[in-house]
Amino acid sequence: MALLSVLTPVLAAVLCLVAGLVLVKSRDPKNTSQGKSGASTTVEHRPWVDQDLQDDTEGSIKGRDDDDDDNADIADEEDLPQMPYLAARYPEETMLERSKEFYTLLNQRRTVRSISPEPVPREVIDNVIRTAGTAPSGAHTEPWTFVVVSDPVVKHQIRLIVEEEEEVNYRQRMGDKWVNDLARLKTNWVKEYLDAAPYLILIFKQTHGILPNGKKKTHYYNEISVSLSCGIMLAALQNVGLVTVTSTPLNCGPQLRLLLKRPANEKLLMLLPVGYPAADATVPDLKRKPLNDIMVHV
Ligand code: IYR
Repeated sequence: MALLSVLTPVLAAVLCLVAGLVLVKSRDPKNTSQGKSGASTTVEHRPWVDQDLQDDTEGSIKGRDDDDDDNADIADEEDLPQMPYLAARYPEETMLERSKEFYTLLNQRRTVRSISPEPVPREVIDNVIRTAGTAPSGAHTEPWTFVVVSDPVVKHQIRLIVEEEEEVNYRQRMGDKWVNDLARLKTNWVKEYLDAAPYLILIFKQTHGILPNGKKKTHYYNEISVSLSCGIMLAALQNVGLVTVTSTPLNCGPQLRLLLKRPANEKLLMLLPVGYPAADATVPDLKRKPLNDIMVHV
């Protein structure tokens, strides 16, 4: 009896510890498929999710831990006057013509993995980046940083980082199913284009900005905003006859961020090697889904 009364507090402490551990584990986002929304479901293996991109930007909008008085941070910054919108208005025939021409141009866009080392005018790249920077963004926060690398030494350092990490991705992280799904595209972890392409454009999403008063500025929908700018960039590259590979080097973000001396609020979303296609470049003979398979008209 005496022993029991001595053991009871110990037992209670052990039970509390176990219960606490179970609770913490069940709240760990890595153990749920929708960790951030709080709706914990069964454990799901998602190797294609880049850990560095798993930030709490979108999830933390309601329960922000910042000071309360910065919740109108953009409105405080500047007062925006309205101005007339000057739209181009085309006759319907011209619209039809332009819609066909633009479709034809973008339908010719392909991921090209053999890129020529031939130099590309720097000003063209500047304009491509300017164009990408016209993308819409949440609350016009423009949450993107485009790092343009042409220095061969830095390009090679990037290649070493990406190839080392991608080898682990292909051999371990991605798993047999993913590797099999890619087999017909003949991709692997050897990325010659990272040395060959005259430019590498690394697109970072800024999970937040910094206000003039040093406080955090919320970047709403930053991943969607930056993804939109990537799409516009692909169109801009196609428009000038340049090619790229829409690469998303899984788990290379932190090392590349360090190499390029980017701050911690910038997460690598995409790495685009850019140049002319190599003379002997080939692409897989892919077919696109017909309109009826991608459009539902209600
Ligand atoms: N990121 C890897 C693997 C890869 C993944 C997909 I999904 C592709 O469409 C192509 C490649 C690589 O770049 O090799």
